Amino acid sequence: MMTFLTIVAVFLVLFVIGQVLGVFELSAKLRGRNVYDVTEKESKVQSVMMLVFLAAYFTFILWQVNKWGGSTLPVPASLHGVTTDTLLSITWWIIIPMFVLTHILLFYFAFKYVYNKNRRAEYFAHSNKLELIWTAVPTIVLTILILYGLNTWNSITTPLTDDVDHIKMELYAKQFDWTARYSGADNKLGSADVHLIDATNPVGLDVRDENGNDDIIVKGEFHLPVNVPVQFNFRSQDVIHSAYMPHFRAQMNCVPGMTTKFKFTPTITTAEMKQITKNPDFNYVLLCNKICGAAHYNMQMAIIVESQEDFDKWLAGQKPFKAEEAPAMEVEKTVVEDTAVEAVEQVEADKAEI
Ligand SMILES: [Cu+2]
Repeated sequence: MMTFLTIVAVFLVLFVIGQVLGVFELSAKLRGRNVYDVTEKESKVQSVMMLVFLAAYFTFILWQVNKWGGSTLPVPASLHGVTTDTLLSITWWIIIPMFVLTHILLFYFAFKYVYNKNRRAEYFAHSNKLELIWTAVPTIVLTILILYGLNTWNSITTPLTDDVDHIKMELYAKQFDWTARYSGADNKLGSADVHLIDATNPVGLDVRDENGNDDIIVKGEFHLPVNVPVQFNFRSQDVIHSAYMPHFRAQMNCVPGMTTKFKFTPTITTAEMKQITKNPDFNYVLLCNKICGAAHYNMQMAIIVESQEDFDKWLAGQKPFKAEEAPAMEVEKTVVEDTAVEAVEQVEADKAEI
């Protein structure tokens, strides 16, 4: 209701301004003056307004930097994050001086070269030298930036190969939560299919694939050892989500029907980051960065970065997927597995029909 009233109020104010301007035009006409003629005095007022706007504009920008500048992300907590932050800083250092300079010139020139009936504009049609300078300089600067950016992007997104010691894991997205899956001792993720998802199989693991036997599925939070590269696979069950881990400068879309990849090496533990940010409640977080539905805002998972020792301890306390239907529930386990195998067969049959 408040929003509606605000919109109505804004429209009314605009309407009143329009009417007042109409009155001015009418009174000018009555005095026999052409309303489209701009007097020298009016031009002068406008030129001074340009300077006032310039000052107000930069004051507003500085106020924003002062107010929100402290809300930016802390130091990058991943190896590649340092490079992407450097790339961003270089871009800022080029853009900000250009932005300030061009805006000062834009508004100052409007003030300085205000209409003056005694001044004649100089006729200046073309200069090859100037054309060359303002084409070549931006071209060289942008080419360097783009090449540096592409090179950085390629080195970040190239998947890790098996000759590098790393952890392989999956982040599975669905409306509206995340599930993490570790590849277990064999460091191989078992294959999975969305058609196999049921109450006991949240990511649709194919029980016939032995690589999946030791896969560990966790919810709520997932842990990573510090200074160990992690290769993430991303999948989505329903719509496009985006796995966003801002403190690690990592983001990748999760697209239904395909597996996307991203890798990074965490370099700062959660405990260290609590000290760096002077925030005892600090926690790394995985967020969804695509507006994917009503509860999108709440689609998050905590990430704990710790020493290899603590990580191993934590992982040892998690049960592999197949062991979740523990021996004590032998009968139920058989039923669950039979159902799962039937589901796999059904999916295969469906595929064959298609
Ligand atoms: Cu989402």
